[in-house]
Amino acid sequence: MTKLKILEFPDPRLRTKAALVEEVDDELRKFMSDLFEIMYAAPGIGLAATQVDVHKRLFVCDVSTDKSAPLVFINPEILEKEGTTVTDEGCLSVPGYYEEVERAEHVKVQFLDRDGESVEMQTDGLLAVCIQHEIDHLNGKLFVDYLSEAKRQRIRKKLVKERRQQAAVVL
Ligand code: GNR
Ligand code: NI
Repeated sequence: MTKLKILEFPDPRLRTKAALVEEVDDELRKFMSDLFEIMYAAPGIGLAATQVDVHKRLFVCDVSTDKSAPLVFINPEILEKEGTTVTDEGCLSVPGYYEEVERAEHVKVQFLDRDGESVEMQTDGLLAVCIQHEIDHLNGKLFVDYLSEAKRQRIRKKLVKERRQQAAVVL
């Protein structure tokens, strides 16, 4: 079991720009398995290190419905984007809110895999959307940043209020 917790908007730590991973070692692989554990338990289709307050450029994802397609992306970089697609997005760091976001439909991405090998991958569909959402996290960006200021403030106020009420229950 991991004791890592998911940070929630508007926590300023979610705005940190993550640093490049220098070495893919056993400690990092242990951290990746913690990320999978948290992501599957949530449940979610992706989780960036930034969301658990670890500011390294890596994320995990699995867009299958039966945990059959786990992928890790270390030092990911988008090489090419094509087309546009609109998806109803959610985020484990913005619990309970779903809004339409426009992103590239096809994405060519380069990254290191769990063995530190460089990989290039052509993606589309939900995986391409998820990759763009997670790379945004590594740059301190959230899907609510694509919404209007008014919508973002409304979500922020509701989340802050909810958290205050939760804190009151614990006391
Ligand atoms: O679980 C998640 N679902 C999702 C749906 C549409 C677009 C992006 C996502 S990612 C999200 C998990 C998460 O917050 N990853 O950072
Ligand atoms: Ni997210």
